[in-house]
Formats: sequence, structure tokens, C-alpha cells
Amino acid sequence: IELTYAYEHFNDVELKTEVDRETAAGLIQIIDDDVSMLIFLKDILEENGWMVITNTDPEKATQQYFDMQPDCLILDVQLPSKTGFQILDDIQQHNEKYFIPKIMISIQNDKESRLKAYKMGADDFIGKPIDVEEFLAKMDRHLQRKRLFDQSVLIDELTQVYNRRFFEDSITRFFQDFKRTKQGFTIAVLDLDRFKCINDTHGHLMGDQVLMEFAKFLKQSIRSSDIVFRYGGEEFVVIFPRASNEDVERLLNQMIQNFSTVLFTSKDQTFSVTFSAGVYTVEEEAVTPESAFKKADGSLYLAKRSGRARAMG
Ligand code: GH3
Ligand code: MG
Ligand code: MG
Ligand code: MG
Repeated sequence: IELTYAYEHFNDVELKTEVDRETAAGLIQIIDDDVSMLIFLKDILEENGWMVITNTDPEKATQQYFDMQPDCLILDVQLPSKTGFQILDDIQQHNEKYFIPKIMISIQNDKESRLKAYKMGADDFIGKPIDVEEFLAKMDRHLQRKRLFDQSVLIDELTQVYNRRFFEDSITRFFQDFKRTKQGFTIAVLDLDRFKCINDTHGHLMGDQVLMEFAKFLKQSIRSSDIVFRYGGEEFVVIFPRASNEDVERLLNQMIQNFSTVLFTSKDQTFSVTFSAGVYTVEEEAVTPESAFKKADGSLYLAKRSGRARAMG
């Protein structure tokens, strides 16, 4: 039994990772069967503020790649059970929705290998032994491009919070995690009250100002692990990981109070804005992302019907 355990344990090397993804400049996944290479790369990347996950086993690595969606993949060509090219091929089969830079590293730094890597979807090829300075400069460029790409497809331009597209992906991922970890989470749908009236009275540009201010207010009012999305128009969604229905409802009611004291000035008129919210907590297996959203939206509808400026769970 001990031998089996030891074998399983050494089959895939995941070096301990301590950096928090929220604060790290980016998450980098490295797949290499050479553990000393993993330690070497992990050290220099972490020194530069990146978070690093490592694998030696191609199967586990591919799984972790899809689970974690790293910001960059570093992939060795020669691996025991599968080549790095095959891993690229496996990933390519999945029709990835987002750009994740893929960098191949290999001792075999001949033109044929490099061409093969590029043709199979690699964005870069670095020969071993690795020149640290050049490697870090390249990583910096790749992660900058990745950030720019994410900014342009996942962030709402007006409010600078995540957009609906990213919400759909996030909620799917939260459900996948929930199935595995049984960690519940709470979804809140927020909608500004009588927003059409604000546009009509103060103009569309003032309406835009209110939306920007509201998004800023939301980000300031929640924890760093909670995520804000603009679902559309004057409707926002917040996902609260590991938060109970009661806690979120209480927090939102307090936030409605707080936001109502923010004063907007248009010409010589001063006005305030309220919002309503519907809350739903995912804690059972049977629920789907669609039905969870519908339930939160149903509560929002009730909050509106009950007189607005309130959160209901
Ligand atoms: P309720 O309290 O029932 O939610 O009333 P409401 O007026 O907020 O709801 P309704 O859905 O009738 O109106 C939403 C308005 O939001 C209509 C639309 O013109 C406006 N809107 C949507 N997107 C934007 C935007 O990006 N900027 C501005 N200024 N207005 C927007
Ligand atoms: Mg190797
Ligand atoms: Mg509204
Ligand atoms: Mg609305």
C-alpha cells in the first residue's frame, strides 16, 4: 500500500503554491517531467510576482489546465507518456474560447521542432538551457498581451466590471466547483430603480455616470473574493462565494441604504438613486446555472413589486 501511495505521489509533482490568484500578476502553469527544472522556473517566476502551478503528469496537467484556466502555459516537449505536442493537440481539440499563451520549452531546439510547435498552436518556443533574462522578458510580454486580451473581451467598457460573457463562464465554473467541493455560493441580481426616469430627466450621459458610479460603489462594498458583473443595461450580478443567503441579503440591504446617500448633481439638480436585488443561494446538486439565475431574478421581481429599494432572498 505504501508503495502504491508513493508511486501515486510521485506520479505528478505539484509543488506547493502559496500566492493568492487575486493578488498575483498572473497564473502560470508549467508542465515538465524534470522536477529540478520545475523548481528552477517556479522560483524565478514567483520572484517576479507570478503564481505558478506545476505538473509532471500530462493527463493531470491537461485536467488542471481546463480547471484553472491559467494565464500562460509553459510546456516541455519531451515527457514520459505523451509529448508536449500531443498535449497541445488535446487542448486544441477543445475549441478554447479565450486566448492563453502557450510556450514550448525543449532541449531539442532545431528548426523542425520549432516549426512543429508553432503549427500546433504554440505562441513561442524557448530552447533549453534557458536564458533567465530573455525568458522573463518574454513572459512579461506574453502576460501583458493576455491581460490586454482579457480586458477587451471580458470587461464591460463603461463600468470596468466583468461583462455578461464572463458571467456565463464564471457561473458554469462555480457550478463545476460546487459539484466537486460542495462549497455553496450566493448569486445576487441587482437592478437600478426607475433608471429610465433618470435618463429621461437628466439625460443619457448622466445615466452613464450613475452606472459608472454604481459599479465603483459595488466593488468597494464587497470582499475581494466576490465578483461583480454587468449583466446588461442597468442590471448587475454579484457572485458571493461561500456566503449564506441571510448574510448577502443583509449586506445588500445595507448597501442599498448606503448608495441612497450618494448624491448626483446634474445642472443645478441633486438626486439620489436606489436599487433592488434578488438573492439565491446554491446549496443543492439539482440546480442548474440557468435555474439559479432565474430564481435570483424572480426574487428581484418580487423586490420590485414590493416597492423597490430592497433585497429579497
Ligand atoms: P425598474 O425600477 O422597474 O427597474 O424601472 P427601470 O426604469 O429601471 O427599468 P426599465 O427596464 O424600464 O429601464 C431601464 C433603462 O435603462 C432603459 C434603458 O434606456 C436604460 N439603459 C440601459 N443601458 C443603458 C446604458 O448603458 N446607459 C444609459 N444611460 N441607460 C441605459
Ligand atoms: Mg522533458
Ligand atoms: Mg431598472
Ligand atoms: Mg432592468
